[in-house]
Amino acid sequence: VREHLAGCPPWPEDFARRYREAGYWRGETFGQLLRDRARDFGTHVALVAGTNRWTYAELDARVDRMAAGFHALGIRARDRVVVQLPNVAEFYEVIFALFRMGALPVFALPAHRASEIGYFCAFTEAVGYVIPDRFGGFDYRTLAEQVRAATPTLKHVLVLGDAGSFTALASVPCDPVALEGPAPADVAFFQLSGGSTGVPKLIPRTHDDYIYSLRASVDVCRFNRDTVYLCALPAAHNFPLSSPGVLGTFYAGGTAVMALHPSPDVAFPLIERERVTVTALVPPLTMVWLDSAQAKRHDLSSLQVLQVGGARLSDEAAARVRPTLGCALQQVFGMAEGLVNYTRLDDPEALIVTTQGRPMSDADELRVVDDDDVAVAPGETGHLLTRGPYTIRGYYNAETHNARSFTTDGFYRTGDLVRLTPEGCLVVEGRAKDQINRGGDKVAAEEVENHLLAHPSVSDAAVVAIPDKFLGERTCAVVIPRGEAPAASALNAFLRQRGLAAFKIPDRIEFVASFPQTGVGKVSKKALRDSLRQSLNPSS
Ligand code: J2J
Repeated sequence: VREHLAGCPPWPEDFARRYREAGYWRGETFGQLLRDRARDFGTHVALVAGTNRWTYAELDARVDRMAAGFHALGIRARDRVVVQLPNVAEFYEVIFALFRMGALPVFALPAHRASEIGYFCAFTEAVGYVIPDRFGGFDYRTLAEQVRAATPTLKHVLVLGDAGSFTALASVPCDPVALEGPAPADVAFFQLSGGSTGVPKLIPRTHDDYIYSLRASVDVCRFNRDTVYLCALPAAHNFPLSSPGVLGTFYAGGTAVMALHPSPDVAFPLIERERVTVTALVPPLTMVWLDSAQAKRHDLSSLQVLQVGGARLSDEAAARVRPTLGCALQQVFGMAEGLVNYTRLDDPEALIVTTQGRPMSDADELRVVDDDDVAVAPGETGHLLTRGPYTIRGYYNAETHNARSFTTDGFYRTGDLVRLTPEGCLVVEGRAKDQINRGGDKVAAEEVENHLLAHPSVSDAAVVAIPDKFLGERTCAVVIPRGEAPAASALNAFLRQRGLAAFKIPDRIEFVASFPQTGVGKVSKKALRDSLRQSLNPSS
């Protein structure tokens, strides 16, 4: 029996046994999964990205060569490698190579900067960091310089494109060698939590649990060999990775098409050319697509399903999808920690446009409870707790936080406020966690507050959501200045200079003399949000 990876809370043995015996966990690994697909339909195109068109056999062979190259560099099983790539074919070549050798990708987003990347590298003691040379007008090599100087464990910076003083990713692959793969119960990678605390939390997902979530997703979403999935959201995000996403497409033997940018001018020509059948978006992008599709400049007739999730889609926007795009809508309410809910393709339209679906697995356990963890009456709104065969039992190396985020019997506290409809569908009514959901991008209030507090002219700071027509929510930093209030632009420049991802930079900064308090003397964010709503929009 292999030692469990330290710092990753496992499922209790009785649960693990039950999940295996019931056939949820089938003892598969990602490395073997790709091998099996290459054997069964090697000549079928797995991946289309830019000028690359890789068949399953080609992807499999590339992965073997990349894994051998990583091994030759000295990367070993369980070593952590931070992967920060845009929507390119190499993203999958790299992560499957790491999967195959049992090394652990840490999924970063292209938007992350020195503050986040430095933290991921240090916290996971990463030995490798994989980046593009430039993307979206940003030079990732300068970021890598900074991170390498601050992270003693970091031995390899691998660059897609012009490597500068680092190692070119293209120089890594070499002749395949026999590698001992991981066990199905092993952690396969770290996904990122949207988070509500000062530093982002890392989510350990195992081969067993994640592959089960792919199989169940593929089943619910009816992916098969004819599926052509467009990956328009950032590839590393859990939604386009696994719900069913690109990995689900591979599971089903379909074709994944990568869009470097989710805008209609990039995505629509790809849909037309590749005859894309399904894709996934967050609500603000859905609105943009709906508006662009009305111009009918591209043939989108191949599109059968548009999945929307990551943030609450308004019922009004939901109702526009079928008439405007001529395809079905599927709402997806998921989380990188596990639980994913889908509306079903054959659900009545009324359910599809007004609910966020139901769990993908009959083994998902849900509780909707009040502040004291007591079940609310059926149909009432409460906190959503969940447990199941693909929902983690704890974050990586986060004992204190885990005690708060999980019940003693292992339910994850999602921080979401939901109600259950009589049909058993979930409606997301709000959020109890201290997080802003900026159109699907999650901003942990405390993380931004901590950065603001580092400024000499900031005495105290509270970051809250303000309503926004387009994004659903935007961030507002409410600041008590120390002495004279600094310019808002100076504070934002300060945050950028500290290396905070752009989507976490406050959309608005308000200066106040004091914060409203709760009964126990804490800042009342609810009162803050209410008073901001009043002052920003006095008519409401
Ligand atoms: C309201 N809130 C939603 C929805 C997520 C599939 C889809 C999404 C994610 C994801 C994911 C929502 N309506 N339809 O991982 O596999 C909010 C909730 C949730 C949090 C999780 C997937 N869909 N949310 O968004 O880890 O607050 O995952 O707890 O980024 O997003 O965020 P994240």
